[in-house]
Amino acid sequence: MKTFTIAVIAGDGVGTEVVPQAKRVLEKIAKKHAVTFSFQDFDWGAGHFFRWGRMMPAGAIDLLQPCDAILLGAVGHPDIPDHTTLNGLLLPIRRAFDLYANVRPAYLYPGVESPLAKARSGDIDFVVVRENTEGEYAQVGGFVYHLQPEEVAIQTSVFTRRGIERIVRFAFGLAVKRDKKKRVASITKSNAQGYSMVLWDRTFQEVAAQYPGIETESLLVDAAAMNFIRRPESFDVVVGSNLFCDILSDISAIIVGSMGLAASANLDPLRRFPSLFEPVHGSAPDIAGRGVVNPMATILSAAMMLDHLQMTDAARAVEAAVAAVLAERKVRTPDLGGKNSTEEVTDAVLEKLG
Ligand code: GGG
Repeated sequence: MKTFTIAVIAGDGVGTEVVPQAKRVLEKIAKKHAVTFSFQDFDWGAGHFFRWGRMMPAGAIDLLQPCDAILLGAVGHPDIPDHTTLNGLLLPIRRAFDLYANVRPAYLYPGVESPLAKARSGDIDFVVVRENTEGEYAQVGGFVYHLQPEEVAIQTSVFTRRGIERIVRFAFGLAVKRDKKKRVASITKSNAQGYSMVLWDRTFQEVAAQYPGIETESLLVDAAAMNFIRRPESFDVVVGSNLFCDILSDISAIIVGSMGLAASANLDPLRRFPSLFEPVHGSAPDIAGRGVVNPMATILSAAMMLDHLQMTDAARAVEAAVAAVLAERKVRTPDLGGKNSTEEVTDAVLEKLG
């Protein structure tokens, strides 16, 4: 029997509530699909920071590296600055393992209402592909005259031809694989950012020329934000920089009904390192500890993990179970207008898994 070692970082806030639910689903999958998951739990995050002054230990990357995949809940705590939590845990893992493709599907499930009046189930079905290791999140910069009245902050974006080319190529590969609308939209702001984004546009055109069967469009990020609302059905694969697609994927999550349904994968497409799977939502301190967070984003992220581990049937089974619960409109957490708890929603998914 195949065994996969899964590093589990539940993290902060609702992360500690959703991750155990995804583990329950994976345990059920293990029983049905002749596989074993060996979970290695790491109690990193805000609690670790309060005890040791850092979000994860110095040797964290070495501990994660031998694992087959990483399942993460959320990072962020009201008593720690957000740049400390994010730069202390999630971003260093993405960079250390060169997880350059952040994949965020947006699908309007039957039984879920979009805040867009005209959208019907299935109308919205696209994937945001976010460059995940450089761009605006490269952490290059510093302060001059730190904490003085004349303080200066410099933060430099880093765009490399290699970095752009590989994420754009990944996006085209995904459009071919999805076999849907066969369309890739590239997002920049090259009218205002005349160097980095111009390099992006040029590289996009060069890669696009190698995929004559795929339709393309290039949009400025402001127009893309508008068109996600105005014509979401026209998108198939959307590719853009770290910051732009971080923001756009919150829009894509909310137009398909809830952040509580938004799954994501941080992939090393070359499979040199463990890829990381996490819900798009953060630690949500406003609802943490109440047992009402929607576990589906994390469960669907676990399905993306199964896909990456080449357990395709198991991945499809989890997605179908989630879809069936949503279609019934009976068991749902408050973000979807229901009154059920996190655990009850997972119970319903497990029941559908049979
Ligand atoms: N689910 C992971 C999490 O806590 N995300 C919050 C966040 O701020 N993420 C920023 C990012 O994805 O770059």
